Amino acid sequence: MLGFGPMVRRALGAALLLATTALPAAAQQAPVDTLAAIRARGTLVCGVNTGLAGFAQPDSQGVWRGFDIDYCRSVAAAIFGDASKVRYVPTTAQSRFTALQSGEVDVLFRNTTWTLSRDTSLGLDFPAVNFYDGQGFMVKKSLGVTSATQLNGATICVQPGTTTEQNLTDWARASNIRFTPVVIERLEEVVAAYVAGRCDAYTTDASGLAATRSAQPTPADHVILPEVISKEPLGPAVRQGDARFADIVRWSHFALLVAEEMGITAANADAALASDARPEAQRLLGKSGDLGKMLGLDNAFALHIIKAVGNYGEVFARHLAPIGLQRARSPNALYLHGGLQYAPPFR
Ligand SMILES: N[C@@H](CCC(=O)N[C@@H](CS)C(=O)NCC(=O)O)C(=O)O
Repeated sequence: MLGFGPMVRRALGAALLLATTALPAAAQQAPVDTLAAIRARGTLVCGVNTGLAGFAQPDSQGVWRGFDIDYCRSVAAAIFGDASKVRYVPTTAQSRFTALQSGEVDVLFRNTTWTLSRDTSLGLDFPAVNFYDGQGFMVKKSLGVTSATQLNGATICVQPGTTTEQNLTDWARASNIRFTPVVIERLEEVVAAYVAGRCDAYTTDASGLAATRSAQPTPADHVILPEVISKEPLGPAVRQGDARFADIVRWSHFALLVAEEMGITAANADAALASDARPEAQRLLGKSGDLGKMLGLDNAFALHIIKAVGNYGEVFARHLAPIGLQRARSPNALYLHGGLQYAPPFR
């Protein structure tokens, strides 16, 4: 472990323990038919982060808003025809998987990276990738650092229970960089530590860096370094073994993508239902075919989603453009524009 401090060793040990022990006990309590449990309860319970600008954060009225929140609302719209039937449960990086395994939440929409070990040994499934990301570093501009290669000897703030922590180790080893980790679980505390100068750099997903930077009193005082050291395909997670619910989450995401592909928006969805003669638009909006029923839902499930939150492009523009995330020429562009966001056919 390359001379890592006891804090990092403890955190890595705890993550391993979680991975190997949490599943059996938790699996006993979790509902097997998630859709039936959600319907009986009358609300979707969505695991989100503790408050990250653009992704999931309560506004001044206490109303949760953000990209992840609109995904929770989409699934509620698909199930109930009512996007407001959601209860949000904030989770830390450390607590999120236990919350899902135990049945405390139905689904996680919380910048979670799809990895092989999470997909298998944690008893989870990853229905989709709704945001392609990668890990980066942020430093104060006053430090004068312009590249991650200059971080040798630096103190670096990182959250435990994350891929971030593991990638940092791999990257440092491969790049011959020695650093001192400062490992802090809660987001506001790790950010406060970085702002207070307890570490020279803060590392997390680039989207998280953009969110944190945008929330600072003077964002221009902070620089996101150009290096991206990992792949972080972020997306929803559900419990393994409930294929129908995983399908609902997956096809709710695809509905957002196909709506964008077809130019169907929150504002024109009703008009499209009445007038759009394209066969796939008719199937998407539930005017023809039985695609919703095949998922155990109403045939108008995608119409409900689009009317509530718009299409993928609208959701991205509403929440992520304001925190400075570029979509054009990024992997999150539609495949039509050279990106990776691609949905299978609605047929
Ligand atoms: N994508 C990584 C990192 C996820 C993560 O938890 N990132 C932090 C920094 S952006 C976060 O979301 N914090 C929000 C919180 O703890 O509420 C993973 O899945 O392990």
